[in-house]
Amino acid sequence: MHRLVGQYDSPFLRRVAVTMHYYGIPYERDVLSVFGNADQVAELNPLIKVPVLILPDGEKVFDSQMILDYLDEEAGPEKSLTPAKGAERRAVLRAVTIGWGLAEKSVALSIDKNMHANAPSLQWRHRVRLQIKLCLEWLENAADADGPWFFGDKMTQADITVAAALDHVGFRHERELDWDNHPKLKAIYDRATALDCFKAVPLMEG
Ligand SMILES: N[C@@H](CCC(=O)N[C@@H](CS)C(=O)NCC(=O)O)C(=O)O
Repeated sequence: MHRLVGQYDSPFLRRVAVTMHYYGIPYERDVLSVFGNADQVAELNPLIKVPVLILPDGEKVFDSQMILDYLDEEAGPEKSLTPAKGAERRAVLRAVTIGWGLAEKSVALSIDKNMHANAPSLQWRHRVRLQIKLCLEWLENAADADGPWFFGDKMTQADITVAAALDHVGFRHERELDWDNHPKLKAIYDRATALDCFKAVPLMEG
C-alpha cells in the first residue's frame, strides 16, 4: 500500500491525494505536521516538507511535482492528467507551474502570518501579495474562454492543481481572492471541487 505523509491543509498534498483518488490508487495516510512532527518528517525528507509518498517497496518520493510524475506513469498514457509530450504537455505544465506557484505563495503567506506576527516584513508581504495577484490574473487570462475545463473539454492536472491552490488562498487569505474578477477560475473551481475525487480529500487541518 502507498503511504501519503502530511496533512490535508496542504495544497501540495491535496493535489496529490485528489489525483490518487482520480486514478484509483489507494493510500494510507501518515498525518504528520511539518512543524509539530518536524523530526519525523526530516527522516523522510531532508527539506522537512510534505507531501512525501512512500511507495509499497519503501522508496520515498517527494516534492508534489515528482509524485505527480510518478502517479502519471502509474496511471498510464490513456488516463494520465498530463499529456505525454510536445506543446500540449508544455501548456499543461505551464499552467500547473503557475497554479503550484500560487499555492507556494499562499502557504508562504500563512507561515509568515503565523511565525512573524509580531515582526512582519511589510515589504516582503507586499511582494507575496503581488505574486498571488499576478498568478491569479495569469490563470484567469490563460483559461479557456468556453470551458468547461482550463484547456477546454478535457480535464487535466491544471484543473486539479489550480483548484487546490484556490482553495488554500480562499481558506487562508480570503481577501486576496475576489471571485468577481476571476469568473473562469470560479467555474473551474466549482466544477473540480464537486468531483468525487476532490470531495474525498476535504481541506482540513490534520
Ligand atoms: N515544492 C514542494 C512544496 C511543499 C511544501 O512547501 N509543503 C509545506 C506544507 S503545505 C511544507 O512542508 N512547509 C514546511 C517548510 O517549508 O518548511 C511540493 O510541491 O511538494
